[in-house]
Amino acid sequence: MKKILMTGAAGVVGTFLRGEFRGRYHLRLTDMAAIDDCGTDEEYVKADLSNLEAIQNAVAGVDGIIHLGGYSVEREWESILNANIIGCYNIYEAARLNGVKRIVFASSNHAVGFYERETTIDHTDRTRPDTRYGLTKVFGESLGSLYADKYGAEVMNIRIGNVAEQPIDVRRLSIWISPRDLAQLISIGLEHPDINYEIVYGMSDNKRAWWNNANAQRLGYAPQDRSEEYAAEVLAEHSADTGDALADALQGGDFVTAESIIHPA
Ligand code: 15L
Repeated sequence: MKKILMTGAAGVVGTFLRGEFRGRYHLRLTDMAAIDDCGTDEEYVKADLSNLEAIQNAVAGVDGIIHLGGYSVEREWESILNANIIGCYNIYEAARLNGVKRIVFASSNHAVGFYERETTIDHTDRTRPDTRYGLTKVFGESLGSLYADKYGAEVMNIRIGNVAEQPIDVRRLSIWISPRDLAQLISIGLEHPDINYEIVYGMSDNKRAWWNNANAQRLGYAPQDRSEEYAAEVLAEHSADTGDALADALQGGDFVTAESIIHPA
């Protein structure tokens, strides 16, 4: 069984993935928050992403890394600089120093959130971050490019939409990804024999998608879940008009108009 480091493992996405990967990978879980329910194939290491020495210890001896860590929503600069920018650099640097090549980076749809919903984009379109948070994801993607070209890292960047059991509102009908589809995409990133540097979109088989995910399909991604199955339910409960016209016109939703902290922890 491959030994995989998962950062940010105590978060919502990490918790879903732990369930999906049970029996498939031996997981070394890191987070600032304690994880006290480790299963047989799991171990927990407390590690602050901004501390390179701690991250080097966490990376030692693994076959690959799933980097989910850092803030997952908009924050003030100071926090996001330490966790998302310095933290991401430390992951890549620790991987290089330890000879770990495979890295799956949890990028975000907020790296391209300023595109209009009417525009279909793919992995080749320019980035258009909608927040400081989205900007850190663009940084992480470019960092992966540098380490792939210069040091031979093998990188998959997944611009994740919204991970949940089911789509939670109208916007998420376009960007939703089920935990099992995300697990499939991450496994491709960890195991596909021919990964140099890839950008893919983390969404299920969504009829209302704004993204052309041909690059993920090329790598063998075959999503099993479809947001349309929940569309009637979602549309009965939620309006497409949230009262914020700009947010409703652009892919990033309310991240686009957020100036400071939204969704505080
Ligand atoms: C993200 O990047 C966030 O991590 C997540 O919390 C969701 O808000 C998601 O985007 C989204 O756009 O719905």
